Amino acid sequence: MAATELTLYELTGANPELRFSPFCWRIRLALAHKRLNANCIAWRFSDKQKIAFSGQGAVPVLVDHGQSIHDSWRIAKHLEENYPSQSLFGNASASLVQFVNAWADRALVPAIAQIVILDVFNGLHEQDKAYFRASREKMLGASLEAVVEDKPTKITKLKRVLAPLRQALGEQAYLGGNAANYADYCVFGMFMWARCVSPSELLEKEDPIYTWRERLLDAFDGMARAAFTVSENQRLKVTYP
Ligand SMILES: N[C@@H](CCC(=O)N[C@@H](CS)C(=O)NCC(=O)O)C(=O)O
Repeated sequence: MAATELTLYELTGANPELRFSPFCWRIRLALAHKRLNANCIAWRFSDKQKIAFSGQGAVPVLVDHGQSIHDSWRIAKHLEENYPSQSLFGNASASLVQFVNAWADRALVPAIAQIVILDVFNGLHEQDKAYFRASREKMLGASLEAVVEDKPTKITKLKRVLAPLRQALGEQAYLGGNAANYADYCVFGMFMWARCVSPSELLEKEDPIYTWRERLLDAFDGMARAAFTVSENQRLKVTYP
């Protein structure tokens, strides 16, 4: 990995090893793709002042030689422009990858939240819990407990939302074709979010998305597979019809 002056602020839970933000995962993978090293700083929802320099209150925030960049899509573009080797977009246009980025945000975040949002809450540090519950319950219009009721039905709904991804991955190894690109990382980040905090298995073994997810778990010397999860043992036991 190249020596760089990069710092990444990443969301963490009660255990500082728990790095579960889907948006931060995209950037972790983008950095690994470009063989860049970053100094990763654990950040909690209640640490707003720690990233106040970025002019907003969400992570990921990347600081590159003193320049701060926030929002995962803007960070990806910054990395692509400033570290052009090992292109993040491969043969795809940036706008097509941006579409996948937006699809993951708009379609997958709500569908997966319906399954894992209470697990996210349970993984948080006590000092973050009241803020998280209040802000997410306002956003979702229901209590976290009510949102995750009837998980098997929610998993079936997610399966339907994933249909276009399943079709694409039924025909090629990655959204990027023969090799992963940032479109893959945008979507895979969502599965890392669930994997890190939740015992719920979102995919069936026969699903081409499962096989794709396995490949990405193994990428970069198994970086994602080695990530800390709160419920490794539980996850293996929980299955849904
Ligand atoms: N569109 C942003 C979303 C970033 C985002 O929502 N990050 C969450 C963590 S997963 C956050 O920091 N939220 C702050 C809050 O809710 O106060 C991106 O792609 O980076």
